[in-house]
Amino acid sequence: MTTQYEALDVGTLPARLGGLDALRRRIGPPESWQVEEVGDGNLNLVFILRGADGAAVVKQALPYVRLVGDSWPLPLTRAFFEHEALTRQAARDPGLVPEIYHFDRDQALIVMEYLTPHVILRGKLIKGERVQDMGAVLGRFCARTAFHGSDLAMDAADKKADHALFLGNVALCDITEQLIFTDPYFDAERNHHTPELAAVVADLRADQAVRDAAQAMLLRFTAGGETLCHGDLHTGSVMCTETDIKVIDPEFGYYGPMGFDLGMLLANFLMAYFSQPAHRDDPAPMQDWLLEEIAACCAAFTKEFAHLWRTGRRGILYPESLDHGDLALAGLERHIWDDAMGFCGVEMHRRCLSLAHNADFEAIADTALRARLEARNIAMGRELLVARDNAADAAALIAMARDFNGKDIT
Ligand code: SR1
Ligand code: MG
Repeated sequence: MTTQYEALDVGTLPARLGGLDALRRRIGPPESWQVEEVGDGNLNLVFILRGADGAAVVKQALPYVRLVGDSWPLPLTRAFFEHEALTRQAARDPGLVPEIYHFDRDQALIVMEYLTPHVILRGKLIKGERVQDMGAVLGRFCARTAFHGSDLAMDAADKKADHALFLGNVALCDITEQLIFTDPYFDAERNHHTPELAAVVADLRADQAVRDAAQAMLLRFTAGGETLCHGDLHTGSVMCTETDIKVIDPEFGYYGPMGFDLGMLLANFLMAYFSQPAHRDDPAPMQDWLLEEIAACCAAFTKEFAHLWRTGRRGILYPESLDHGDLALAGLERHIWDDAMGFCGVEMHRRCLSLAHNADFEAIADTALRARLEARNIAMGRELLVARDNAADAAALIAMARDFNGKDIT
């Protein structure tokens, strides 16, 4: 039986969810619950429930984009896709995503583990706090989810059915298609940028090669249904302590290129890197650490992907019967890396030029300084789009970042 969707609020939540066994068992009777709404993302409601025996999180989709308001409707089905993606990720990289306690499709809500004392990774990086094995854990997550969701590992019929299922996540893909690949490259209404960047932005938008390269990446995004991607793997989709890492929020989940999540993640590490000079007097130690973690992330991806290639190929791709060796693996890894670098470039652009910026740069009050740092980031993003061969591997990517970090572009 369906029940009419209704957004939760702090006052109504205990009465509406108090009957759930999954919650009562874990956190105690609803009379004891303290409820707080803590959602600070762009889309959803997020509540923390604290009871006599524990705590839990309730995430509920709103029928519109929270950042913009009800003028931008957004289907509630994204909660369904998030739940589906979370269950697959939990199987593909156990322990890396929050445990799910309950899902209600009609109410578009997921009740899940309260991660504590975890905080959002982006905030930690802005504060200059390090997280043990950040790069390695997240690089491995990208490799495991890329491999296990693909035709390298899945039964072909299962993969096609799953691909078909996730094709329904149209509206969330539409956000990515517009905000990441298209809006940054023209004067779209919902764009904004730091005023002192005007000349840099005009120059970028006038560059036909950049626009063409971004659309070529959009073609990879729309047509490259290789695996189930997280779809929005930035440092705001990671929660951590100093020693524990969890990946959250896969509501943008869809079948796309194996390099998509890796590229988005690397872009966000790079933006943490470029923004450091605004956040501390001596940025060098944190910047060096971020580049080391980028190297660790890429190394972990490559190592884990190679391990899975050697031990876990049960799908239709590169079957054992054709006796594929390391050359074929190297070719596939090159294909993934090339995509990752292109996606990295567009993500670096959209966070400075399109609707949804990131706190790494947005929290810099001195707009002249912000523009100088964003300009380095935009210039490197451009290089990744139009001269991707200059970042042929992780070492070259890191050298490129150091080079752009020393430039004065505005
Ligand atoms: C309108 S949604 C804007 C952004 O927020 C999400 O976290 C995704 O990154 C999306 O692009
Ligand atoms: Mg999110």
